[in-house]
Amino acid sequence: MLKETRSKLYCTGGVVLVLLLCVVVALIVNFSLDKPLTPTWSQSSAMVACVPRGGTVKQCEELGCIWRPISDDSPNCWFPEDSSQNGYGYEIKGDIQPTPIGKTMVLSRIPTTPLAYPESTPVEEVRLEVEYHDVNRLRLKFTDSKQARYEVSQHALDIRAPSTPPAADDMLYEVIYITQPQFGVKVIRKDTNATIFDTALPGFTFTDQYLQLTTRLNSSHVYGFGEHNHGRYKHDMNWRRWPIFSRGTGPKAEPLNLYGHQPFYMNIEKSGKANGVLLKNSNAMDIVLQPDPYPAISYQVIGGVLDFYIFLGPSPENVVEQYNMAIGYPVMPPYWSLGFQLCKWGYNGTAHVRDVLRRQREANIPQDVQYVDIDYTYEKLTFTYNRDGFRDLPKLVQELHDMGQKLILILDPGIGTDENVTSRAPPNNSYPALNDGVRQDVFIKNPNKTGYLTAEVWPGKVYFPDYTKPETTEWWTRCIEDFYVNQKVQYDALWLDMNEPKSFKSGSLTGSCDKNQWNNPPYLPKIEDYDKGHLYEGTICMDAVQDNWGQETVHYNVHSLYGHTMAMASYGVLRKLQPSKRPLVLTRSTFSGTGKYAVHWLGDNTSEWPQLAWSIIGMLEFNIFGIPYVGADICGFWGDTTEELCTRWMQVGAFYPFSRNHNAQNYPRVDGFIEQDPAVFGEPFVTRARDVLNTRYRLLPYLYTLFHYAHTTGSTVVRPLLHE
Ligand code: MIG
Repeated sequence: MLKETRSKLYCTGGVVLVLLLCVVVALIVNFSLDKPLTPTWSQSSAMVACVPRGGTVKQCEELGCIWRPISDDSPNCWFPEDSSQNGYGYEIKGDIQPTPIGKTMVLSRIPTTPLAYPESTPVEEVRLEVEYHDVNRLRLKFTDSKQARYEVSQHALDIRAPSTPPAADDMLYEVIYITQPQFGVKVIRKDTNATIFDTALPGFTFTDQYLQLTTRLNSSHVYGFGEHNHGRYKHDMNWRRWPIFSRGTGPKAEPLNLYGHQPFYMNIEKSGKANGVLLKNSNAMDIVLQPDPYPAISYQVIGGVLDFYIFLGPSPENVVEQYNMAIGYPVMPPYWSLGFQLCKWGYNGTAHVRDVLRRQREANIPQDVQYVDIDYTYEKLTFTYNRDGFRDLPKLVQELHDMGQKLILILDPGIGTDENVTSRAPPNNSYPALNDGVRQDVFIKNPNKTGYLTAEVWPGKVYFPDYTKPETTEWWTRCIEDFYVNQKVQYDALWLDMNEPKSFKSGSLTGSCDKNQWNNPPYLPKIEDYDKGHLYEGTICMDAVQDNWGQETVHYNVHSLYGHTMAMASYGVLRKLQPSKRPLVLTRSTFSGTGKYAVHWLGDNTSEWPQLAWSIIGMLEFNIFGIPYVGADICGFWGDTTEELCTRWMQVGAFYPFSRNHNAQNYPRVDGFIEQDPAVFGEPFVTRARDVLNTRYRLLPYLYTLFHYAHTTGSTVVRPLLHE
């Protein structure tokens, strides 16, 4: 009886918590309305780019297309809308063939279709495979019918197809094929007769390094795509362009690509039913949104295959559940990790950390977790700790454990190679992480495969481990075990940073990246610094070589999988190291499916008011990306916070699934930004922070229950009102 009452209470509490979060969201998110841009020509359907972005009038006319600039983000050159004679794109060749779980067909390119990038070889025959995975899930996969192309490895993301299809009568959808004036495929929701995915438009393009597909939507209510700072939750469809490609950069007002690669959106149809679509693809891309009356999404992708998974809900929660079931349910976080957490970059030693801990305790601020940032390392070398301020790090961990608290440790992937430093590394004046790594051949290779690519991060020159290689996981396991067991730093969880991967010097330190198809692709999505004309800004050369689980490939293809593969490897090590405990891995860079292995924070924000509002949107989005354990750095990372901002941020952040106050040092200023742990401000801040954290702690059982549901059914932990 008692048990039953309690579980009922938990449920009610869960709803209360959800509603509470909804209120916060409703208060802060500004739901402005879409104002459609008036089309400038007699447009009777969605418009499709003939040149993805930019271009000139002359080029456009030579292609036989129409020049109509609309906005800064929109394409300027369009396929003519009346393509009744020949069509633009592909036509179906031969019959549609049945397969055990769907249909397959060959599409051949209509040779008169203009190509914006003739240097990118067109794929003359594309195969479309349609797979019915479940009553509410199907897959549309466009590939080269003649030869294998790069595609996301099953090792990185394994979405299993069933061996038999669902019963046709039970399927929520039907798929129809349009043959004139060019090929198109439509997915229709049977009960409302709504078309939810519709490529029956001119301009489907499939070339070696430029792929384009436009799909008309049932409505302009679009959510998701990441990782970006979106500024509002429901997308502004007025020709906004969102680049996707992992980049080590924090949220700003500009439409930039951030840390993760999340090509997933949700659309709320006119009937109120919801559908979600994943494009399983790890290459750089632009997403272009177009407004009513013909809402549509254009994918402009520079590699891989066009592999769509469509989820039919019908409720928004169902969509997220079905998406999570496909990519893997989110990890179940340990209970302690729902407590309040404290971090700062710039603690100058364990004494400093002890001071901070002591003052929270004296102020009665509940705190479950303490972090140490890169300050603890010896000269920034991963898997070392310095014998100056941090000489008794193992003892600090012990003290934390004695007080029932936990320690989370930062790990950067870049392995330092500067001999002057590595030859003095404690404890043995050597650096096994590097030496063993070289012996095991685990690092990303130079373009010509002679030697390893040298990048620059905190330790100076570094090599980046190639986590797409099985040997690398073995080596990584030994490094992590050594630090835990032999060096006795018995941390409770790992925090993975700089794993986009981020390099301070773009390209390579031992020479520039060659000018070639990988570093300078024919089409460069509008990523941060695209005006530099290359793809490797802030990271390594795109023609560096990775193992890709035995199917060797260029970094160009697997770049956005770096954080994901590092998280997979790290999750595996923790499971092995502490088999009776739930691993917690906090990662900056993510991909579709990372939530099965790791959790996420929203990166390097700034102590400014708009950032507080933006964090709520980011949090909601990661809940639909399958990473519900998410939060932003409370009180802001860069800059000096203010007491007022920090108070309000503590009050919002107390309801983040991941509640951590974290703050940057002002590198290279050694004194850093002002401290912003709750106790440091004194009264009345302390009382306010304590009160709201106590509210969080009172609600923890409900929060924990919501995570249980997320982990077992794929539901969200924080959700907007529209899900309710
Ligand atoms: O170049 O480790 O996002 O949380 O404090 C900055 C230092 C490197 C970025 C992380 C941030 C962390 C910081 N890191």
